Amino acid sequence: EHPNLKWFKDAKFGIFIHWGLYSKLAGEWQSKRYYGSGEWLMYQAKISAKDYGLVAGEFNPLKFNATEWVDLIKSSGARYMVVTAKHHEGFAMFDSKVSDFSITKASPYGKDVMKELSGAAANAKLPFGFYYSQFLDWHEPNGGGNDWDFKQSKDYHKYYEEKSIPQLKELLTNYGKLGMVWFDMPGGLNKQETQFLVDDLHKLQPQTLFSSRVGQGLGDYMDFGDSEMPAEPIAKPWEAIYTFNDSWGYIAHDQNFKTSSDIIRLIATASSKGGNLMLNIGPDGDGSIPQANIDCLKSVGRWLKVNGES
Ligand code: FUL
Repeated sequence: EHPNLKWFKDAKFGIFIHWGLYSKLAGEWQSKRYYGSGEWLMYQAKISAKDYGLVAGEFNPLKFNATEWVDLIKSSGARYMVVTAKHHEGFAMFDSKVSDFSITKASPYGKDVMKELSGAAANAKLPFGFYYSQFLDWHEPNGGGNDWDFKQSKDYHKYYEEKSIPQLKELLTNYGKLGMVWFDMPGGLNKQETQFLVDDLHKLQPQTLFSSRVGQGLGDYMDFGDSEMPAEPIAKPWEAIYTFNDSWGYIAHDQNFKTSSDIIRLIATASSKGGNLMLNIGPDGDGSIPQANIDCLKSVGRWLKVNGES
């Protein structure tokens, strides 16, 4: 077991944030509304990498305020946060030397929002992690998943070598101490190659935990399926992930938000079985967190303060 798992096991409650170009699209493409996971819109609507790339030119989240987000998370009683540095769409929400498809190079906003968030979390002493889609990348000819633009056979190793691994190294080097890297959807690597990746990256920050979705059974802690709670208590460190509504990324027409008592019950259920709940919020393309989520998180925090152990 990883020596740094104690803080994770004690945490009980964390906040997940899905934020990217899909947040700006908000579940709609060419006047058609899509349902399900907003961050999968590019895939659902089979948007070409070229057209999707143009969305970056309109991404200007002027309402984003890292300190406000971190303050809200603190006030909810959560004890760690994980934010999408790059989702399957391939857009880096950070300053990357490896790719021009990034918030600093391709958007009018131009600022490294991951830098601001990691800094604000460090100031608040809140363990901080990055979600990184290490295999699926619909923007890249050799990334996993996009077979509507890129029909030729793919060289996944080339993708790992040229984008995924270098970007993971940037994230593990330029953003201070990371609590975890939340890998997602493994592919293209065998067990030995995955082990090599894990060892190579752990060298940069040995204390950083890697989620089980790094693949091949090599994570430091266990994640289940999306919105899945294990039936029985589990002794090994684990986390259940749930969304506020029915999507991870912001969808304007999905207002099916959980209530504070739903969330408190989920925290209690996870905790009674020995695990954490990581609850997701999807800020919009302006950088605002839906007001209903803000109110709800504050009320969860008040309840935990009175009745929880924090
Ligand atoms: C899944 C992803 O495909 C979803 O978009 C989301 O990020 C969820 C947490 O994990 O596997």
